[in-house]
Amino acid sequence: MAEKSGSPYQELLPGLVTVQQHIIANQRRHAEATGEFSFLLSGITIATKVLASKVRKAGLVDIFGATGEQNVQGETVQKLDRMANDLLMHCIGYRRSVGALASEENETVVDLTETGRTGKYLVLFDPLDGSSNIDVNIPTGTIFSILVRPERGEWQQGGDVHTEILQPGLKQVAAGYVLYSSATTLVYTTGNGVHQFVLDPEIGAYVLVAERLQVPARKKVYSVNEANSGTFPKEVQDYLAWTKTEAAGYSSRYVGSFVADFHRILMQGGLFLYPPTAKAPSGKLRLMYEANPMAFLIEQAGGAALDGPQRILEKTPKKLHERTPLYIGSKGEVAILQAFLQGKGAPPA
Ligand code: AHM
Ligand code: MG
Repeated sequence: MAEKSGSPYQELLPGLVTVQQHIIANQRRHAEATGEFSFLLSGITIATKVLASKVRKAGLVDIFGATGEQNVQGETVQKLDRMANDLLMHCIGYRRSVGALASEENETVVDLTETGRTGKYLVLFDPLDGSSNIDVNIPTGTIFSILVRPERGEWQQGGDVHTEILQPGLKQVAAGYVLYSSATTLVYTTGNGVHQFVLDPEIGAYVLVAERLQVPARKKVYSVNEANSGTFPKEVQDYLAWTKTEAAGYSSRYVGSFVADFHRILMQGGLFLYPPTAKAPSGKLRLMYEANPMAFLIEQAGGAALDGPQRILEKTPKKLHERTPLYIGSKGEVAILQAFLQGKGAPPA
C-alpha cells in the first residue's frame, strides 16, 4: 500500500513536494547523481504538462483524429501522437545531457551526437500510448525509459548510439509514465522506490501524493484482450479457463490503454497479459519503451514482469522496436500464471 508523503521532504517545504524537489532531494542522497539528471527529467515534466492540457482540450480544437499517415509500426498516426512526439523530442532533446532519443513514432534513434553533443543519457519513449482511444475520451499516457551511454568498451565497441541503446532493461537508470485521465498522474523510479505525483492545475506543478508504492501481492483481477484468446498459447488459455472457475473467483478489467491498465494494477494489484497471438506472434507491446519501463516500476514496487520464460528486465534487445509478450503485475498473480506456463497447472485450492 502507498506510504503517504512525509518526513524526508517536509523540512524542505512543509506540506508540498513537487517532482523537481523530490528528484533533487533524492540526488542529494546519491553522491554520484548530478544536476543534469534532474534537468533532463524537467524536460519530461514540461512536455507532459503541455500534453495534458492538449489532451484535455482535444475536442475543442482540431486535434482529434488521424493525420492520414502510418508510423514505422504500420499503425495509424493520430494528430495528438504527432504533437506528443514533437513536444517530447523538443523538450528532452534540448537538454545538453541527452545524447540520443528514441520514440515509438521514429524509425531510428535520433542521434544528437551527430550535432556535436556529448550527453550521456539515452532517452526512449512512447509519446502517447493508447492513442487510438483519444477520440473516445479514454485515458492515454506517456511512457519513458532512461539509459546511460556506456563507457567505450563496456557495452559495444565504437560508440554508435544505435547499438549502444540496445541495453537490457536492468540497465535503466530511471523510468516512468504520465497518465492523462481524470487527474494527470506522474509515476517514476530511479531504482529507489516508486513515487507518485498528481498535476495540480492550480499551481501547474506535479505534487507528491505517495512514496515507495507497493503493489499488493495478490488480487484476483486479470487484464487482457480476450478476443485474441483463440490463438493464445495453450498454457495461457488454460490459465484463463481456470480464472473463470468458481473456485478461482477472478474478475476482469481491460481499458485497452496500457498505461491505464498498468496504473490500476500498480495501485490495486492484478495481472496484465499481452501474450503472443497469431496476428502478433511476438506479442504487441514494445520491449524498450513499453515493457522495460513498466517492468522496472513493477519490480521496484514488489511485483514481477515476464515475457513467458524470462524476466523482462534481463532481455537484451536486438532492435529498437522489438516486441515482446508481456505478463506483468502482482508477484503472486505472475507466479500463478508462470506455473501454468511451466505446465504445473492451477495452484492448490
Ligand atoms: P500503441 O502504443 O500503438 O497505442 O499500442 C499499444 C496499446 C496499449 O496501450 C494497449 O495495452 C494495447 O495496445 C491494446 O492492444 P489491443 O487493442 O490489441 O488490445
Ligand atoms: Mg504504446
